[in-house]
Amino acid sequence: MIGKFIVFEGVEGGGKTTQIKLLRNWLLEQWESDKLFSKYKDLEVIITREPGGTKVGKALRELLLNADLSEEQIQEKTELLLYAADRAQHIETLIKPSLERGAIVLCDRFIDSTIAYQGYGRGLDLALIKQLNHIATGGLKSDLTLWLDIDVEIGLTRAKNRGKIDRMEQADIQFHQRVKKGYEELAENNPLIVRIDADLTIKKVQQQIQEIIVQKLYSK
Ligand code: T5A
Repeated sequence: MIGKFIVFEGVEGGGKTTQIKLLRNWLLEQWESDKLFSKYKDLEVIITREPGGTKVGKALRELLLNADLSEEQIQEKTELLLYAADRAQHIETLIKPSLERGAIVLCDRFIDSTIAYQGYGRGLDLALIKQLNHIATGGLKSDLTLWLDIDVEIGLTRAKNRGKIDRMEQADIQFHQRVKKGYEELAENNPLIVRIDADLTIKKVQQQIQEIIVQKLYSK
């Protein structure tokens, strides 16, 4: 299969949304100008995200990120199951069909977000989360996960400067530090997760991403 599933992960405000758009433009530009990977010319490049990549997912996203709902109003296990429901719908109706058509899917967050946020952040059982991830994905994994690693406080400041903060961003700093720790441990144990230094300028972060894409996915 020529199409690839590329996931972007990391704590709040790491620049995933910004970098995904830049990567898509760069890939299309490479093909148009025949500079790189000309044999992949005309591949579809899709941008999607979790939560919220589908119509059902958009409704779940509104609920999950609603800053007016307190922690008691969405219990931790409820939160976990809502993220899993979003993912199951996303996989079946968007990700799998796109990959089967040979598209490149650039996805803002996937299973590692649940491990980092609900596992390390909320402290829910990791084995249970992995099982649930498996149910939601049917075992589908990314071809590459780019972990945009940023200092938690810098990322939260960026997110706050952008405007109103959401329900997850409202959690205390210790929660976000635990999430970061989660990503560190995930990356230590999984060679498919590549760390990107996201504390740098937008341009420098994008350069790192392009180099990894060439090295890992389209070098042959
Ligand atoms: N979640 C999600 C779970 O808890 N469990 C799960 O299973 C899943 C799937 C999703 C929330 O849900 C949680 C995690 C999240 O809390 P979201 O809105 O998708 O919510 O949140 P994020 O994914 O964190 O998205 P953000 O929009 O907050 O951050 P991004 O996309 O990483 O960052 P971006 O590109 O929007 O940039 C943020 C700001 O920084 C600037 C941008 O211009 C923007 O203003 N910026 C930079 N500034 C300086 N230097 C750079 N290098 C910059 N890069 C970007």
